[in-house]
Amino acid sequence: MKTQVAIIGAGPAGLMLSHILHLQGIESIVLETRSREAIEATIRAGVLEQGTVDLMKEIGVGARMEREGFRHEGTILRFDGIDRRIDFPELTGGKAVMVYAQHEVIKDLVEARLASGGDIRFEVTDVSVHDLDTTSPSVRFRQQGGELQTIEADFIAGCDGTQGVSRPAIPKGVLKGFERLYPFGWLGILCKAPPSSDELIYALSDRGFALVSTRSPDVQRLYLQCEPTDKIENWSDDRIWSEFRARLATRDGWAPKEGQIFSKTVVGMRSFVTEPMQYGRLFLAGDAAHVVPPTGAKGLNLAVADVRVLARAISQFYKAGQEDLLERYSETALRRIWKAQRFSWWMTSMLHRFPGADEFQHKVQVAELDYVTGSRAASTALAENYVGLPFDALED
Ligand code: RFL
Ligand code: PHB
Repeated sequence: MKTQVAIIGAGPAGLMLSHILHLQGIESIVLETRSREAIEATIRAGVLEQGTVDLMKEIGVGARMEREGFRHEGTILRFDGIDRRIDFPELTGGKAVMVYAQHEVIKDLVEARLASGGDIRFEVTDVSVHDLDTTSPSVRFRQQGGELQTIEADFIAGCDGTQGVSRPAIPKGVLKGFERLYPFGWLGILCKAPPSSDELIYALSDRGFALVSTRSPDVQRLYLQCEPTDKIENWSDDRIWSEFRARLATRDGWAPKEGQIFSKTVVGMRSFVTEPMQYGRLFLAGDAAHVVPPTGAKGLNLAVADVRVLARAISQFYKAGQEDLLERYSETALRRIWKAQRFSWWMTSMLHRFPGADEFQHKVQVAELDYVTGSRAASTALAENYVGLPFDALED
């Protein structure tokens, strides 16, 4: 079979790319190893930047997000037992973020693609990419264990996340990887309880980091810094709540609203970038090309920003027969990616307890939080990164 763009992976990057291309009159086929039910149920990110929110509305997939998502106009930084608020609209000229779960974004995108006749193949196996350095690359795969099938395309978009096949298919020596591992992870829980706070709380305590987020009026999402390879079995519900109470305590006696915990996961933390994000007619986007620690809430948003740049470049190729935006894709995307890497690394370093850190380091972290929340210039730097940096002329 033939298509214009073969897309590997139905995560936010792959689905969003397929939808934007469709709106430009460009055909694609999306291949996904997991089932529709599985991708629609995987709990991951929760915070959408202003640019992601605007794009979702612009491409017609924002209606449920506008109804069910929560616009957050600020966030709380908690340290030394006190709260300081960063006001996003005030510091960024009216911007904010939306708390709306990634799997809800996925549901909206899958529905939009299928409603307009989009071709998404779920539960495929044996996916491989070929002839990347020619003008007719191809992808092979099996569906329901059947015959090996081939898609011939003009382009392949590798949107298959950290464990995909796209990046490893690029010949050795072409890519350079940049990586930083952090000596801790996050234990994430979902619980049945009302929100403990109207806004997210990022907390530094001498016992480590804690984050209070939300999902709905009766489901809450909270995270605790833990050992990078910690086991869920080490974390009884009692231990989790006692740790949240200790790390989130304020001088005026704040405590989280507790409820039945129905999901616990441990995620490792790393920063990773691969350069360039292209080899021949294969273009990498999203987690297939880069990973950020979750502290800055940037992963999903970067995936969306990549495909926005890529869709524009592919569209220029078909409409004007020009390849300059395609040639600049990697360079253009990487400028935003490195800024998001910097922000995520900075937030992570400022808010976590590092193994072996002494009281001096803790005092310096508290002083940094005091400065960041006390200085308008420094608060603005945090706010404009958190809501998402503006798209520059090349990206827009
Ligand atoms: P995804 O979402 O991993 O999608 C890749 C898809 O490709 C499929 N796949 C294949 N398909 C076909 N053939 C193959 N060989 C394949 N191999 C894999 C996979 O099944 C999958 O469906 O990548 P994408 O689209 O690049 O999106 C990236 C985001 O998912 C990720 O960056 C975020 O979830 C990161 N993240 C956060 N990002 C934010 O912007 N805000 C947040 O608040 C936020 N919080 C988080 C997060 C990630 C977390 N975890 C679990 C890593 C919180 C957590 C806990
Ligand atoms: C989430 O709600 O899952 C979430 C919120 C903020 C982050 C990371 C994750 O920085």
